[in-house]
Amino acid sequence: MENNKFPKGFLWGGATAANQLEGAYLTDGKGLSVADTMPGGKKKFEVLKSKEFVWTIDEATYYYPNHQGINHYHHYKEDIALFAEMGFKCYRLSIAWSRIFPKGDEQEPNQAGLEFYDQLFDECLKYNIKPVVTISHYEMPLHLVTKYGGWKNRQLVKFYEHYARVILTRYHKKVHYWMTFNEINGAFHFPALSQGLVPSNGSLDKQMIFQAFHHQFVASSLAVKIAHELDPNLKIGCMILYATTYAFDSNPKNQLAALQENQEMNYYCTDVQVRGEYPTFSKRLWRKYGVEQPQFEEGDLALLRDYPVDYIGFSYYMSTVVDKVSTTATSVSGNLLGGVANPFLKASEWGWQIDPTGLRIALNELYDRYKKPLFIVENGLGAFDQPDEHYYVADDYRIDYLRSHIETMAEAIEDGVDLIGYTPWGCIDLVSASTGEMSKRYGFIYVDLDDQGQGSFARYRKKSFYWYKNIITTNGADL
Ligand code: BGP
Repeated sequence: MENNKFPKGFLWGGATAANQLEGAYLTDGKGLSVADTMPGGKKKFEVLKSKEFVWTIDEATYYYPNHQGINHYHHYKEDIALFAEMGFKCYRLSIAWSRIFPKGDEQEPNQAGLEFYDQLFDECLKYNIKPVVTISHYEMPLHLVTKYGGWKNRQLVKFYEHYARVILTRYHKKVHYWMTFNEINGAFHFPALSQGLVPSNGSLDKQMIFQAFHHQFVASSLAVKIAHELDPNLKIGCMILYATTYAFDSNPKNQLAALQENQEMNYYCTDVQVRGEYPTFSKRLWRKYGVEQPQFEEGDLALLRDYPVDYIGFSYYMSTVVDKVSTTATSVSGNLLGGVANPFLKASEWGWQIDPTGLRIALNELYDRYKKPLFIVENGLGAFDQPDEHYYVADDYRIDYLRSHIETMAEAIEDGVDLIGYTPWGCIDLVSASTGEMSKRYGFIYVDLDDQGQGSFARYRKKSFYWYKNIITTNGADL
């Protein structure tokens, strides 16, 4: 029953990140990463923003989640076999920088780390699953934070360039699709996680965030340059956190505020990485935050111009509503991005407002603006799953969420959008980025592990596993 809405060769798959599932945090020469030393728990983000937060590993037990993940490091064959059983065409994963360069500033890479990813990619290729690799996903060697202060330091550009050169050179025959930084614009909300910036006195100097962005943009262009010099056919993309942004009402002031929020969150980084130049609204944005133009070195702007990305990868979980002037709006609790409640939408148990139509809008907006292929590399519903006595989870709520989003993807393709793939987030249960816990689950595969790190680590197929397998088999026709 082929409806031909999804193009032949559409990349159905799933997505994960090294720091949230591999575990084995000091195995085979891996160094400590920022993710290994982050607090866990529901208040994770509050802790990260507080002035008491210091980057230390003293309380090893407190940080268990990322240390053991779901022990994918030792279960990867079993996990990839399950992905293959669902029929994955691709698998988005990240390389742990701290496995390749334990401290980040070495010349010589860690051979055991390189070999691990060789085996992982070979395992994917055995099943004709194309690896899609994020070079840096909320994970960097801790030493680059403690010694250099994270991405605000220009030296990070050369460390990243060296790391990117090593992995691109080693794996470019096995990996065709790459992305330079996960959710690069996420730093507007969580700079500790993505830029390795440590708050002082409970706040971060905004100048540092914008300087760090600039260094990441330069690093991203260098990675594009390296990739295309190795093989002009390689596809290397950016990756942004996209939230469709609405004004609360037709008050022009709210409309303007929504436009500006959209520019800031969705387009500041993307314009630089895709169009190869800073957008005209940059000056307004810097003024808003009371910061100067970031320092550019000679040659930076030419590099950005000459090496834009090939495609746009993005995560989409929710939309957000901006209100500057109304008195009737209620602020939404839990929504990662803040904003006010949308009376037309329901929210997940974590306050993320569920909006499949917003995905069609996102796809249209991004494609109209950039005319580059789009790749939805994260989407999904975090939920508390309740397995029965056989560890079976009847996750109809997850199926409903995914189905409604796939429907609007098909509509966007009919609108003319060039969408190349879809990798729902956390295709196997893993540690949540925002809570550091296991109980916020996204997977098609249940992993027996709780928030205290207790469990058998056994894997079980959920109801959504069989549903998604059928989606892939019918190329999205049988929803
Ligand atoms: C994105 C991150 C992922 C992932 C996902 C779900 O922002 O790129 O790493 O974790 O969100 O978020 P959470 O785990 O907080 O529910």
